[in-house]
Amino acid sequence: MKQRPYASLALAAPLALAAAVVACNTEPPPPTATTASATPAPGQSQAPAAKPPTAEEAHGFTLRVNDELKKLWTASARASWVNKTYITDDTTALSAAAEEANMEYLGTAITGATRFDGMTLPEPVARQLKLIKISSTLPAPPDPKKRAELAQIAVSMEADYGKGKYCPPRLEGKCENLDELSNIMAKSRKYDELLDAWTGWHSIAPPIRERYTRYVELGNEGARSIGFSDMGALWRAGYDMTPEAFEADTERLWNQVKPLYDELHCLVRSKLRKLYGKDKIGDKAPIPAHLLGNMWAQDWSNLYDLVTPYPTEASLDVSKALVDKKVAPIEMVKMGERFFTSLGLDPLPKTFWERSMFVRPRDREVVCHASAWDVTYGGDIRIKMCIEPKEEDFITIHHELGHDYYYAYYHTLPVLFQAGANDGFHEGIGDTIALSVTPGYLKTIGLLKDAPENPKAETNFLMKQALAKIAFLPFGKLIDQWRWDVFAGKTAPDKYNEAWWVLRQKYQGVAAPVPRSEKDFDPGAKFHVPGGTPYTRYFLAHIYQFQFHRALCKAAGHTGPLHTCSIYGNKAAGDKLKAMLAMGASKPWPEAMKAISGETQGDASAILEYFEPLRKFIREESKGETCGW
Ligand code: X8Z
Ligand code: ZN
Repeated sequence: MKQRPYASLALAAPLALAAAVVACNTEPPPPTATTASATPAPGQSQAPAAKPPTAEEAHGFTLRVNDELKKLWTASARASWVNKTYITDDTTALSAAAEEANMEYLGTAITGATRFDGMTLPEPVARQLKLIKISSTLPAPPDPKKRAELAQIAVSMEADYGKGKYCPPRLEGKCENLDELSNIMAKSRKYDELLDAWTGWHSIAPPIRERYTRYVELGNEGARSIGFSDMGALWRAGYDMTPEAFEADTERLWNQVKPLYDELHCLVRSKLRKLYGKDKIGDKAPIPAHLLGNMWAQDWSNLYDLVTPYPTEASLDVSKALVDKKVAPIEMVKMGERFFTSLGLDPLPKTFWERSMFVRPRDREVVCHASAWDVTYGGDIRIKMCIEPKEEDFITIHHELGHDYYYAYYHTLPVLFQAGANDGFHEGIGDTIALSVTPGYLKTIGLLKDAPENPKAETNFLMKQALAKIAFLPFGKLIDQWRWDVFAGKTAPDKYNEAWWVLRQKYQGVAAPVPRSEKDFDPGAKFHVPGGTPYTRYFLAHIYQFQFHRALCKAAGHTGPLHTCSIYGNKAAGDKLKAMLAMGASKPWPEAMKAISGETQGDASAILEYFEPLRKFIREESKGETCGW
């Protein structure tokens, strides 16, 4: 199973271990017919080797695995695309069968790759062999029955999430899907109405709980069969460092940004307390999780009107402009594309416009959670979204196009290299572009009337950005904190929900608005849990995107404060971006980081620099408040 599409079923994760593609294709020479037949195909049984394997055989093996994986992954991506854009029992079964075939092949390929263990090989070959071995985020148990069961569970959990609905008694038989409930979360300021939407959506998850428990058991069995202690260790192995070093590194980044989050939390809580009353939000109390404008309290942008620093300044309401101007979903995507082409990147192919799904179909069930695809690993790029005329979706379009442009610039590489430098890079590209969607740019494209450049207007903009970017950070960290503990057995199935809320309180300072029990499965109400998509990638992306932005702004010759930069129309920035995209996963990620930014590690100094001007305002505003929880 394969890592794509981004933010969809992620059952395998190509990692940043690839080699120079040119070197791979030219050195050592391709295997001759004799050499090739001397190396059993990954799917064939292996006779005891009479002689130790050669470097040529290792190279031939990687060529074949790339070739066969491309066919299998294409077949499963086609089945998955049809399933997610038309969920039925049949398409779910077809998709599960294709995933099962991937799992089986990969299991055999991983075993096949061990034949070359300990050999001194050209770097590109060695990297690809390593990549094969750690490429699955959902490794199959060796037992074929269990493999089939796991594939079925994985596909059906995501399908059920996609179909999730809440049918409140007040609607007398009519039901609300996630889009509708999310709009309530965004717009309502009525405590009980929000509570109803929140508990309603969370009621879709308990039926997934039992399957999730089994998914953990079977996935762990698979992980152990390829030498990892559990699935979490496998997920953490994809960053060109040991899993332990990776864990420490994300902790380092979190500690860099936590003080800024705490300051924002303090200010927002004080405003919410004014609105909802002291009886609902006590002095040192965590914030009830349903009051932050988003189902998961992961993005607080919808609270902007509540915390606008200077309400008399020019409006930043892009959603209103999209509605007033009746901008159609496809036109919103074209606006997104125009940003990328302004940098000198290619237009999206004709097939993108023909094959993408831009709106929720009226007559069938789909997985609406936004995702980006290259179905053939050869440039058949698409997005799948349920676009509404609102700012959040406008930004998400840039996010998804970032994935597609990554695909487009590396699709000529062997499939094992067709991945981000690490998965955080993949998630960070479109967001980097979206950081250039400044008020000034929005004025240029006619979505804002006015974009004055003065400290008050800029403070407003920074507040809006902080509600999206800073509020996200603890959420980005905690989801996998929960899963790593679940996978490692530190959190037993009968403690799933309790452990979830311990982490939500610890990191986000939010609490469940009503008592929860182990009958609930609140992690399952977040797409990436039933979808099996690792989540630390988004935490990383939220740090990297500011590093990328700072670097591209420098390339573009920007000199003012970081938050005022837009690289729109700048070819020098585009060239830098293209060069990194084209590397795919062919080099360890620090090299890709170096190519774009000159830096060699994740570093929160860029995000801190970006928001520095806002901190003074937040501290002033929170004077006299008791912060923390
Ligand atoms: O899942 C996504 C993207 C697709 S990769 C829409 N995101 C995370 C989420 O929605 O939870 C982007 C931000 C975080
Ligand atoms: Zn994404």
